[in-house]
Parts: sequence; structure tokens; C-alpha cells
Amino acid sequence: MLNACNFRCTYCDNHQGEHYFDRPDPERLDTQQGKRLLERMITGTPAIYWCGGEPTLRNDLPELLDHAWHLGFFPNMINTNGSLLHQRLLKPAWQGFLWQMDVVIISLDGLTLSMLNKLWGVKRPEQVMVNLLLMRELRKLVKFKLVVNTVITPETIDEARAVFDLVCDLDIWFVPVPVNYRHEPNRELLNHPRYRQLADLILARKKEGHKIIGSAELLRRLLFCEPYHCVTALKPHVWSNGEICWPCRASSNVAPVNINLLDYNSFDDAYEAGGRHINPNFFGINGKSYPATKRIGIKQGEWIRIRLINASGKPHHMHLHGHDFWWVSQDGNDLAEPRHINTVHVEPGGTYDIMVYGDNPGYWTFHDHATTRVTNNGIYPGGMLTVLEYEDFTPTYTPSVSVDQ
Ligand code: SF4
Ligand SMILES: [Cu+2]
Repeated sequence: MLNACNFRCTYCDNHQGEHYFDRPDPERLDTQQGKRLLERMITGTPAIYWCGGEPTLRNDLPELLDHAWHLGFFPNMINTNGSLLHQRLLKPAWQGFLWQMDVVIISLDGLTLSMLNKLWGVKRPEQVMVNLLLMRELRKLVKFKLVVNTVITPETIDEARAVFDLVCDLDIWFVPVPVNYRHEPNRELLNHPRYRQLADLILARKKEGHKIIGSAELLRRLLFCEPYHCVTALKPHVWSNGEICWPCRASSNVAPVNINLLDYNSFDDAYEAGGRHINPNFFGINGKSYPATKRIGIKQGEWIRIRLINASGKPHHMHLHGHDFWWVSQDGNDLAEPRHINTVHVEPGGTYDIMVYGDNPGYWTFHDHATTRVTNNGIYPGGMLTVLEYEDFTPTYTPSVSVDQ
């Protein structure tokens, strides 16, 4: 919602290695623009995670929330440092706030005031604790989910443990956040024996049924920073000026493209426009580009089944030389009538099974028929190219994948 903040957390990071509070946001949207942005956003996502900087610094937050609520957004979630809630909730404009906000996430990284003082760079960190208890009381009157979010640094592992014990006692939801920098995990923290103890304890309590956000599997990956597929398109990130985070500003190997949602009628239009700026130049099969791709083996008189899973956002047209194969199933369902073809069109997200019968000994190209996809940064042969190789065939020549033999 904005970059400004009344805190100065040492770990603050806008995913690009900068503090939110240091970033000017001259293009911050006014209330009317904010409402228009919400009307675009509802075309692409049912939920909102309101964040900043510190979102409660915006006086029009309740008005924008009300607009979002009437548009049908659910759930509305807010991530706040919690320091201003006692003042804000007394204002008439904020009266409906807790009725319309489904999840309130307050950051609390420890219980020792002198430590929070330094970590957050604020004079009265105790106000956050008071406000957390206030929210816990209000929860008895209004139905919303109260969550504590704890950033864990190598220096504050025991503090995080204390917060975790407290929220378990107080019946408040918990989300642990191992500190990171530009999405790089902190190895010192992850290797720290006391951190590992804490992580195990969190997982054990999750199993016991304590209120800890996420599935046990996701939680474990989050705690130990294990890889998972980050599907940016599933939870679009909109900056305070209306630009969407396209394709992903946290990723250092993709140049960001500025696409402002306010310039388009819908999320789909904006995404399509963003996609036109992307010119991918490396392509792979099972994570490898030719010539590193794995060959597909077959014997004479044998049937093999190949499962094509398109994990990309673009269609691929997989073409086999020397054979017509049978396209037999799609997304795990057998086709009523298998088709005898030599090129199968694999849609993004689709799983297609083909069956090949070994009746033409030799070395045969199998590749995406789009020319750019069989190059490595413009050089042919490369990318999505491999070979169907007869294992019981002895060639009288040196096989080369890019030439049929
Ligand atoms: S409360 Fe959030 S935005 Fe504000 S300084 Fe701390 S981490 Fe940064
Ligand atoms: Cu070809």
C-alpha cells in the first residue's frame, strides 16, 4: 500500500535488498486510484494480503477495505507491525475495520523490550504487545483470525521461542519466518543447533494441533528453506503504484518489466501484455538443454510410453521423426480414441502421454517444433531437443542428434 513505515527494523527488506522505509514512493495511489486498482485486482484474485511498509499508516485503509469487501474479496488479510491499532480503531472511520478484515497478522519478534527496541528501532515496543492483547480481547466480540508473525534471526532464536510459547498459551495463530535477504536464506541461522531445535519444536506442536499456519509439509519447507515451486502467477504481487511484480522482482535472473494494472481492464490483459516483453532464450527437457538432454531409449518391437508434462506457461509442440506415435492420454485420463500422429500439442499445465512402437531402428530427433525452442541463447541445436535411440542397433556411423540417421 505504501513504502513508508514508523518502524526501522534491521531486517526490513522489500525483496530487493532495500528497506521499505528508505524507498520513496512518489507514485503512491490516492484513494480513488486505489479503488480502481481493487476493481482490476478482483478480476484476477479473490484474496488480498494488505501490506506495506506499514499499511495502517494510510488513513484511507478502512475506506479501501470497505470497497474491497463490497467487491467480494475474501479473505482480506493484513500484515501490520501493530503499533498504531489502539489509536486507529478508536476513530469513527475505522469502526467497521475488524468486521471486514478476516485475518490480522501482527509482527512480534521477541519479548525482551531492550532487544525489540534495537531490532525495530522504536522507543516503545511494548505498545505492540499491549495491542496484541487488545486484539485478542476484541476477537471475543468480532470474528477474525489473529496471527503473530515472528522473524527469526541468528541473534533472536531464544526470543522467537519465547514468543512461540506465549502465542501457544494465548491461543493465537503463529507463523515463523526465518530471516532472509533478497529471498536468500540465512545459512548461519539454518545451521544453528538452537534454531533446528526450535524448528523441530514448531513442527512437533503443529502435529499436536497447535495453531500454526500452513500444512505440515509447507511449514517444514519454510522452516528449513527447502525449495518449493513458487508460482508467482498464483499470487500476484501489486506494488503501491499499481504495478504488478512481473515476472518476479525477487529473481535476479529475469529482467523486471513494469506493467501497471491500472492501464488494463483486467489481470489477464495485464499478464498478457507482460508476457509479450519476455523473450526466453533457454529451454529444457527435464531441466536440461540439448546437448545435455537425456536420450530416450527404445528396442525393436517394443512399446514405450513417454509422459510429457508442460510445466511452462507456453504451449509446446513435440515432434518425433521416423515414427508416428499414439497419443493415448491427457492429464491422467485415457483418450476415448487414441490418435495416430507425429506431433503432439502440449498445452501449458497439461500432461500428455504418448506411446511409441519401435519399428524403425536408428537415431531420431524428438523436439519442440518451435524453432527458437531448439536453440541455446540463439544457437542451434539446443534447448528442447533430444533423440529416440534404438538400444539394440549398432550404427556404422557416429550418431548426431540434430541429423536423422
Ligand atoms: S514493520 Fe515491516 S515495513 Fe516497517 S520497518 Fe519493520 S519490516 Fe520494514
Ligand atoms: Cu524436426
